[in-house]
Amino acid sequence: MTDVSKPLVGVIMGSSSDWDVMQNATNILKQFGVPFEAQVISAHRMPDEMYAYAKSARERGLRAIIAGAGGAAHLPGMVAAMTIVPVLGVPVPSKYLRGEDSLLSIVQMPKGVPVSTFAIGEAGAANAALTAVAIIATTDDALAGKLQEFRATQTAAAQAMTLPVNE
Ligand code: RP5
Repeated sequence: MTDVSKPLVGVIMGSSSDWDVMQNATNILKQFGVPFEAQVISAHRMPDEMYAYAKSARERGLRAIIAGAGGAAHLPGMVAAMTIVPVLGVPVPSKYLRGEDSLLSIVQMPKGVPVSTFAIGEAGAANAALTAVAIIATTDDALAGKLQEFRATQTAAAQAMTLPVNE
């Protein structure tokens, strides 16, 4: 059973401007009842806080860190460099390059320090959270049941879909 008294997932992002996207992650964690914390930690504006966060993540009990950033998005990689807690990187859409810069910054980690990288934007944030749920569900049968139910609901919705051509 999951201990709800302390966060199991850390959701961090480079700026409050990332929140519109990153709330798609926290919404999923809320839906599954997974305790989380969410805060702004900027790699280039708050390097000391980033260091302290990553270094303390494991001893504080975090099982996954979802890190969102846009542009030259070094936050997920830098955090991954300082902890063995799995880091799930979310590329946030950027103003000029629509997040392709964020995606490439996050996904191209050199061999040895992985960042699990998700789709640009809302889908990526939601899927990162679903992956965090899946990680925790490996040792939490009740949560695994909820995840299976979530998938079954999606399957039923797809099976019930109709097309105008057949009506
Ligand atoms: C990155 O710079 C943040 O993750 C954000 O996506 C981007 C822009 O930040 P703001 O200028 O909006 O604060 O560090």
